[in-house]
Amino acid sequence: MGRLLALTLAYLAYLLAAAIGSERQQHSVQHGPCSYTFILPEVEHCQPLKDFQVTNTLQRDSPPEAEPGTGQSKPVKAQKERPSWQETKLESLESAMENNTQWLQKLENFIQENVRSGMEEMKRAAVHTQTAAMLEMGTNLLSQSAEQTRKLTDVETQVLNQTSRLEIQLLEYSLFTNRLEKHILLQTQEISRLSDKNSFLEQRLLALEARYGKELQGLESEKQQLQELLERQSRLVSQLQGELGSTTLNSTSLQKQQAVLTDTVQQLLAMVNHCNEISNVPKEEPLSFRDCAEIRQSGVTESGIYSIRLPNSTQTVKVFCDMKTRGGGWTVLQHRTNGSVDFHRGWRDYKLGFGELSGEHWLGNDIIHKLTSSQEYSLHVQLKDREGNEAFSQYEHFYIDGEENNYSLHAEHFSGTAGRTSSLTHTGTQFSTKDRDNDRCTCKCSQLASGGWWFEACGPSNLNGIYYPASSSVVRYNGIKWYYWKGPNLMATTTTMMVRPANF
Ligand SMILES: *[C@@H]1O[C@H](CO)[C@@H](O)[C@H](O)[C@H]1NC(C)=O
Ligand SMILES: *[C@@H]1O[C@H](CO)[C@@H](O)[C@H](O)[C@H]1NC(C)=O
Ligand SMILES: *[C@@H]1O[C@H](CO)[C@@H](O)[C@H](O)[C@H]1NC(C)=O
Ligand SMILES: *[C@@H]1O[C@H](CO)[C@@H](O)[C@H](O)[C@H]1NC(C)=O
Ligand SMILES: *[C@@H]1O[C@H](CO)[C@@H](O)[C@H](O)[C@H]1NC(C)=O
Ligand SMILES: *[C@@H]1O[C@H](CO)[C@@H](O)[C@H](O)[C@H]1NC(C)=O
Ligand SMILES: [Ca+2]
Repeated sequence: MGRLLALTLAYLAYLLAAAIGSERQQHSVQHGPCSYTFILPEVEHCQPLKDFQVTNTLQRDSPPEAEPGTGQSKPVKAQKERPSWQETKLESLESAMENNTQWLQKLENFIQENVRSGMEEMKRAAVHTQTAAMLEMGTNLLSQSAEQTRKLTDVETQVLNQTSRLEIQLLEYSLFTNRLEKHILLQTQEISRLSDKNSFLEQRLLALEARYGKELQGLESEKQQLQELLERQSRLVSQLQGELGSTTLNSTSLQKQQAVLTDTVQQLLAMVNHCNEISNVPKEEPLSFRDCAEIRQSGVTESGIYSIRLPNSTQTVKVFCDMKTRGGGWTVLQHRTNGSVDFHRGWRDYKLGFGELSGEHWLGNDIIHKLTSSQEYSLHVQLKDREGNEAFSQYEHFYIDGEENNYSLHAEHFSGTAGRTSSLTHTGTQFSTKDRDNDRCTCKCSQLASGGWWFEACGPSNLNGIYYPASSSVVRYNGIKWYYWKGPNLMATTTTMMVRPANF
């Protein structure tokens, strides 16, 4: 406000100065922070009044006769020349001055009031209009800002949403990338491992290639050698072929020999066929035959090995058939001729049979039992000493029990030339071997006499004893024995036990 007042005062002073003239003298008064400049009115070409009531008499500081325009130096001269007039004048001047200052103060107050009220009015008006405008603007701005803030919040939420979404995506991506990195790490490790392996394999491959190359070279050289050999051999073959051609063309004698040979071969083939026919016929047919008697009855007259089917079973066994002795048809159970087979055997061997059917053998207690118990059989014991003397013992009824009865002997209706009395023990005697003592002796007859037989205690016969090839003066008790024919010793004897149905 003080500044505004100073400005107003300065403006008024300026207006006054403009009205009065530029040549007027200026006076500046300092009042507090303000400085006031006054341009005082001057009396121009006029006589000074007595009372000096005119304000501009204040400016009349020099006598009227004094020349105007030299203002400041002249009052000093007047004071020195006329002190009383000067004193009065000074007093009036002072009062005028006071009056002026008062007036000035009033003026100032007035101006100040005016200015203040004007300013306030101005202010009020301005403020009113401005506040209205401002209010409108403010409301506008407020509405706008509200909208803006709304938009901003929307945008913010969107941005937040987007950023959160982006952050989530980023997180996912980072996780994904982590996983990928791990995966890639693993894969790179694997790749490195594989590359290591690969390099190792390559090295091995190279080594193998080198080796194979060497081997290939060796093989190629071998191949070349072989080819050379082949060529040489083919040459030789061609030579030989030529020679052969010449010789075949030439050899008429050889052709004749060949013809002879083919003839003989054909003859031999025919003979072989004949033989096959001979052997085949009896071999095929006996399959349905129960024993050698049926084979003999079918017309076979040749002694030999044939197959029979045991009664009440599908079991077929091979047997030696004697087709000569006393009408033939004999199924051989036992045969000794040269001691080639050991007969000092255990129970199981005698049960199942042993030896060679064409030579020395024991047919087997099970077979003998099955055969002789199926129908009534006769036993024929054929003996021949080393001088060739033959004899026989025959039993019209013969069979043996099964293993459950230790193959007990049943032989009756004795006849024959090998002794007037039967050398076989009586009915019911069990079979004994070196490992199964079923005899009636406190001893073990099988071990004393050797072989397996129907020992009693130990009995007058044992055709399965030890085969002694020649006679001697020493008495043997463990040799082949048919007591009632030739005593305890039978040396180099041929024995055959064989059966045939009693009604043959
Ligand atoms: C001062 O001025 C007033 C009028 O404004 C006047 O009445 C009065 O006589 C003057 N006083 C002097 C001493 O001149
Ligand atoms: C982000 O905006 C979508 C629609 O644009 C909305 O389905 C989702 O719920 C919002 N998510 C958040 C966290 O605001
Ligand atoms: C065939 O044999 C006769 C003698 O029998 C002989 O003179 C002739 O040179 C032979 N031919 C060949 C091609 O060897
Ligand atoms: C015993 O006789 C059989 C049949 O006759 C014969 O195969 C075998 O070679 C003979 N063995 C000895 C040692 O004489
Ligand atoms: C054979 O079988 C018949 C009936 O199937 C029977 O009666 C007979 O005793 C049997 N013979 C033998 C030796 O088993
Ligand atoms: C057969 O012989 C054995 C001993 O070898 C004996 O234990 C058994 O009782 C005999 N069987 C019969 C029926 O006597
Ligand atoms: Ca005994």
